[in-house]
Amino acid sequence: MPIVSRGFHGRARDARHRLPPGQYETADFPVLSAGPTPAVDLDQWEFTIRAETGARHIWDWAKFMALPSQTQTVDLHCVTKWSKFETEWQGVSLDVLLEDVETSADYALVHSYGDYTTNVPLEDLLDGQAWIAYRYDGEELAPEHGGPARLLIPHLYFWKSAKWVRGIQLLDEEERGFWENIGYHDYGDPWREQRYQGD
Ligand SMILES: Nc1nc2c(c(=O)[nH]1)N[C@H]1C(S)=C(S)[C@@H](COP(=O)(O)O)O[C@H]1N2
Ligand SMILES: [Mo]
Repeated sequence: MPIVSRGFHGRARDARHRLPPGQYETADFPVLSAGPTPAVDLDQWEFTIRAETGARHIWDWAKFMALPSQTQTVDLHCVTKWSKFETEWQGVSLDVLLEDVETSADYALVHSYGDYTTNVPLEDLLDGQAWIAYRYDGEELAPEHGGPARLLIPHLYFWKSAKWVRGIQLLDEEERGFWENIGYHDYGDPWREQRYQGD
């Protein structure tokens, strides 16, 4: 079997397996923001993890930049049905940020500059599944895409990847975020097509 033919069939098969139900692939990188892009000054930027005990862990930009980072290539799936394959991000794993945080919480509410929130189970932030990303495609993350830094949690619909992230609140009971409060799914697994509450 010639290599060209094998390559072609391989790509086609791969694309089908990588596209969750109801999604289409796009090469664009659409901007989806519920409000205006907040101006976030790096001198003022802070990222805070607040445990359910009230204990706070705070990183300023310099401390955050000093943490070990990883570069990941991941597929993105937006609930408005576009998927984008093989996007490259650099960021700090939540495993690193949560390492010294003592918690027995099960849930997280992610907060952004500009007041967006979104909820995720804490376990979905662990084990190499989520990053605070600050570079995209080899460049500083553009403000409209969440710069200076955003959550990246590619195994869930992209609304969970909070742009302009400023902190994570750990909770014993789940609290809904911005989209979840107006009918979007609490979990948002694209492979199970969990778009809306009840899906
Ligand atoms: N702070 C904040 N984060 C957000 C949003 C938002 O409106 N505000 N929109 C979400 C939605 S619905 C999607 S699809 C992605 C879009 O990210 P992008 O604009 O970089 O494509 O960001 C998510 N994170
Ligand atoms: Mo979205």
